[in-house]
Amino acid sequence: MFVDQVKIYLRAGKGGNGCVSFRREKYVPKGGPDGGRGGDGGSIFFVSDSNLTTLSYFRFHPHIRAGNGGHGEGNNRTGRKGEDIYLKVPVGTVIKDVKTNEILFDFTEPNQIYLAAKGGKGGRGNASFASPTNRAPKKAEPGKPGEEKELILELKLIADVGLIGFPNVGKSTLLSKISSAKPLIADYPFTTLHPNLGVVDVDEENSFVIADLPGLIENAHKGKGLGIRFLKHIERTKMLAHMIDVSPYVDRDPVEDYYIIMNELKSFNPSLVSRPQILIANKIDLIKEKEHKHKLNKLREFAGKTNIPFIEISALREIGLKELIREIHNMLVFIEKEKISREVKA
Ligand SMILES: Nc1nc2c(ncn2[C@@H]2O[C@H](COP(=O)(O)OP(=O)(O)OP(=O)(O)O)[C@@H](O)[C@H]2O)c(=O)[nH]1
Ligand SMILES: [Mg+2]
Repeated sequence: MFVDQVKIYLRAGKGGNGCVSFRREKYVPKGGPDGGRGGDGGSIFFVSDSNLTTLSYFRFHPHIRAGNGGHGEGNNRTGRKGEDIYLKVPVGTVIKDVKTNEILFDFTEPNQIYLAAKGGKGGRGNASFASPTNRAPKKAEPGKPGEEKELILELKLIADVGLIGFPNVGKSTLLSKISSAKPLIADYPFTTLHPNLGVVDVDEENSFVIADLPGLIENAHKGKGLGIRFLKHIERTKMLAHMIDVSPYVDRDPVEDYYIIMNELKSFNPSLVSRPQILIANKIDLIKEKEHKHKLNKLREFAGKTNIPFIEISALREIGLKELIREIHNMLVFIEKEKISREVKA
């Protein structure tokens, strides 16, 4: 199950109480204080793990508690420490405070650790209160409560390329042909219900990650179709791959398709519109007659005029896929270089 937003409750462990105790030994009439301190309560940490792609664990485990510290004991024995808890989250998870909506941590790489709820300190035992003027203190501290947190975990997948377009244009088919991902593919709209990630090998050294998104339709931003909620998963991509069906079996206009999708992106996040983009004309294997070429030609001409990189493929018959991968790779390299030179200038 793909889960990209959950609310969770954390309670770190309470510190153990300090102990009041006096030494009792044979032949020692008045032993000094020997009450140990309570153990600290366990804390709750998050750790990013590159093998995870969903927050579904938390859907079933929204309440998480760490262990309490043990109480101190006589003979200066400190209570045992409460058990810490390490919760694994996928890379791309953002941790927010429920009340303020403030971002507390953003996991952008694997193996990052964030302390979300700190365990309470154990209380001091009476041994530590002894002083020259009070050699037999009867006082000890109680353990402190652990922190309690109410948090939102939000997952924004981290991919280099976001694959977008109308339903049924062949996005998942492309993903299945160029990566080892196995998305559901079928000849009806809205087959894909959540984003799928795939790693695409360019050559022995280079690869990129592509996210195949559920199809968009006009007025998706008003809740039509599957809506635009999942567009958050392409907010962090470096570029978009915009797929358009140019086969004769779809009676939509390819350039209108382009603008409809761009409008939906814009209503979700205006900055998505200016993200570098490659236009992919798919299903060219279905173009058999000359008059069927009309859509393809129109789209190619449009791309030329607007200066959008353009490529024609058949995802199903695997035509033009090598060129597409190369082109995307080149664009990513270019984007990365631009970014570096901007950073150097700044
Ligand atoms: N002839 C032909 N059919 C294709 C091509 N690419 C995809 N298809 C078919 O188009 C249909 C839809 O393919 P999908 O890959 O599921 O489309 P999608 O864009 O992921 O669709 P949604 O997940 O609903 O948005 C399937 O029946 C595919 O076999 C192609 O290049 N040529
Ligand atoms: Mg799909």
